[in-house]
Amino acid sequence: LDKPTRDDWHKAAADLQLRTKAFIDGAFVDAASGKTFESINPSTGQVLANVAECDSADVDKAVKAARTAFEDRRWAGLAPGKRKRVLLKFADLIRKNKDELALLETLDMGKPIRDSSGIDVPLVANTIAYYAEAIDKVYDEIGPSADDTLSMVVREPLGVIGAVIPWNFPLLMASWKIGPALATGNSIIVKPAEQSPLSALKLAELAAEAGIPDGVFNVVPGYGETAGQALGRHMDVDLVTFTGSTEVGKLFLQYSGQSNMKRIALECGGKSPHIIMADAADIKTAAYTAAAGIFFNQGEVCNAGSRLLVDASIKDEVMEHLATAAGRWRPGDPLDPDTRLGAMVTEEQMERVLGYIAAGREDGAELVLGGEREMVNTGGFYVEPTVFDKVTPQHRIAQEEIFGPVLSTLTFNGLDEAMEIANKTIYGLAAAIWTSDLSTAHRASRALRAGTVWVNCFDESDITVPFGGFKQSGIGRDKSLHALEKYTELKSIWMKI
Ligand code: TXE
Repeated sequence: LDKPTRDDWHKAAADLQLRTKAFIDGAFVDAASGKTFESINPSTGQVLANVAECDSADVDKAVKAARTAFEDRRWAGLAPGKRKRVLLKFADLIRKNKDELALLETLDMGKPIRDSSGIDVPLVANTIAYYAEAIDKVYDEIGPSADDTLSMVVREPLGVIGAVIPWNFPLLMASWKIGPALATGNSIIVKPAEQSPLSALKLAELAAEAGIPDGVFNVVPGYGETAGQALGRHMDVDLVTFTGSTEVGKLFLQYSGQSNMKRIALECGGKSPHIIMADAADIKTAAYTAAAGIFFNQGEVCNAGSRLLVDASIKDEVMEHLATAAGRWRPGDPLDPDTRLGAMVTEEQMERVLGYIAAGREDGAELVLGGEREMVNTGGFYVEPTVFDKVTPQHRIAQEEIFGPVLSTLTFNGLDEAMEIANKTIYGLAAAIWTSDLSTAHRASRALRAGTVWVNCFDESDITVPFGGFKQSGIGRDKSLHALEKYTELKSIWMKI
């Protein structure tokens, strides 16, 4: 359908055939234990599916299959042009199955269908295609050595990659790992979040259809403490690439130290400052963008602009625009194409967010908008767009990642104070500043301790540009050609001539 309506999406949802088994060594299989876990639709609270609950036995089986596939070079050994064609076909199949993948994403984690079909799935296809194209365009190096020697600096695949994925962008975060891992010739085992396993299983079906050989691409749904930990502690996994909480990211560093010193790449939490200077050229646009920066994806975004820093002299004007902008983000049925704010991923996450709203009030911040659960009669987990004013840097809602549609507004006087407040958290994922002064823009871009700085915009992104965090927001970068580095080992080969 060209422009599906809410009814069309609901009808398509009722007709969906769900993949619920694990995908190991080219086949859909039950968990070794026979156990399953429930995947819940957060917009209704109803069970969507019972999914294979993998644990260390299944992870072990997947690692063995992945290792065998790596060692016999059924994937890494293919000519680069051939591997490229397979991955381009994979990207094409993702595009062809856009509606189904988008539907799975929305049903499983509650995001609006306009986003899953208009943003997530197209970006996933684009990510896979970008890394496919890189396969036969990236060269190794020859070192500047003397006449009687030849030094070659080559990149080799690491081997077996574990990818542990969060629930906020289940497919997109998976694609940021799958694309570069497969492009460089590795085998991969994807462990989707237990809250949102369905789309990764559909992806496995498409990977096989595209011609990715058995054992090269595996999906093991299950809990973090069992399946996730088993990947982290496995003696034959070469890298775990993770997106999720800072707390669990630190656990992976421990797992590595306690097992085989596997490489760990981390994309963790954030508390991104969104700064509006008094000289911002267009305060209304800045305020509307700040609303989008926190309410998009229900605020379940690692780089969400969750701290709004406003110069005291323009505070009232900003808050007025913000209130109007927030009105465009009313919660609604995620399958309605007009809905911009969907359901929180789980009841637990909703309670966590409501807990932070309570903490904001207790600490003395002023609730100026929202603050309540909504649409209770649907059985779903909805939270109103919420704005706090009079937040201080010490408040919990100014320091901790809420991961919900909750904006904390802080006030400053001048650039120096803005920079000081902006940098005063354990995180450093992203930051934004609105100013019409070129020197202010440059000074702030240098002073902000964050992996991404946006000037007079927010959430600008492209697969060609790296993404990742300073400080406790992570280690390493996803996206761009830089991401290829973490999926490869550098080898120096010397030859005497
Ligand atoms: O994340 P977890 P949760 C933040 C956000 C959110 C909070 C909690 O603040 O409110 O984390 O969310 C796997 N060993 N982010 O609990 O637990 C888990 O199964 C091995 C930010 O859902 O970090 C899932 O696959 N693995 C974030 C993945 O880790 C474990 C995105 C992420 O889950 C494990 C998500 C363990 N002991 C949450 N425990 C971002 N940066 O975008 C869990 N996992």
